[in-house]
Amino acid sequence: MDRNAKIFVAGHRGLVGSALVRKLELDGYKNLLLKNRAELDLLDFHKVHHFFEKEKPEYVLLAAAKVGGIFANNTLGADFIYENLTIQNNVVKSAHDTGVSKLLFLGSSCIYPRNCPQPMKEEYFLSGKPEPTNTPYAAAKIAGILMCQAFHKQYNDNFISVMPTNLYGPNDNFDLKTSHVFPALIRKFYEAKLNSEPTVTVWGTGAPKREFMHVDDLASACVFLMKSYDSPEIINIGTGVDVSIKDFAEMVKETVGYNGEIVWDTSKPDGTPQKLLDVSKINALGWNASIDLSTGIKKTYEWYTAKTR
Ligand code: GFB
Repeated sequence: MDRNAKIFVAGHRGLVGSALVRKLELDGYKNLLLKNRAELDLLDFHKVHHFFEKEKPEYVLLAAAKVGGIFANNTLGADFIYENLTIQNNVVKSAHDTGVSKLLFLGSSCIYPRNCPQPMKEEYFLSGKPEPTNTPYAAAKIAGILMCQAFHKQYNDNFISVMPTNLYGPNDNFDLKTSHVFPALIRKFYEAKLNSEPTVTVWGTGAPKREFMHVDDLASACVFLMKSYDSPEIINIGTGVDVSIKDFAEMVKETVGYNGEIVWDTSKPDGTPQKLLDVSKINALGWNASIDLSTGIKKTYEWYTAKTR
């Protein structure tokens, strides 16, 4: 990618999009196209198409999506499938119609079957049913991948799809109802410490395992793949290391310096028992994650407390 190339980062205010902008700016990319929701409604095909026709971006990073944790996914399935299908349909079709050189579509590790062998290799895609708590979201992401592959096959469009693991970092959603577990626990332990609460409630049994990756690692992988990967086959992006929710909760508790007890609310769903990506494909291309979990927890805790102070 030429440093002066026009790059549209869709969803630049979110966790992923803002990390992509930080990384691209750090690497000297000067011509970024950024539109907030008021300036460009990605749910409106005519507006999106007109924007592409007028601006003619050369590269597109499609990070705009409706995302959320297990509770949001389990209760707002209609919004998750409708908004994600619509945004990706609008952006991918407009990118095709206006001759975008390369597009990167952000998928998710939840596209893999609930009972997938671990670690999950790219070849296990479409080998079984996804986890019920997030099937509508997974279905939209699966459709996005298939759409990029179909445009590649029929029109030779260079549309690639990457599958990140569970992400965290600056600009995450810290709302306790709709967030993922990472920001939720940072906030819960921090507020419990401030208010000297005797207990913190954590959802589920603590047994599920998750692979957490700092979003700055994801951004570095995406820019790396924009320069070096031109295949329609999906590619995983992760750390290759997972942790149980129980051990993760203990790590956050220790980082925050909270002295009370953890209470497990087993009325809440556990979701997928394990979600660990096989990252040998991207590692073999020469990219590895660099931020370990304890460093990432510290960094995110510092970011959150600075923001809320
Ligand atoms: O991060 P999370 O919401 O999503 O939950 P998933 C991960 C695990 O943490 C589950 C437990 O077993 C939760 O029950 N957990 C414990 C909590 N305490 C909490 C809490 O306070 N808040 C939350 N949110 N969880 C999502 C999918 O699944 O992962 C999406 O729904 C997407 O589609 C995303 O794929 C990456 O990892 O279970």
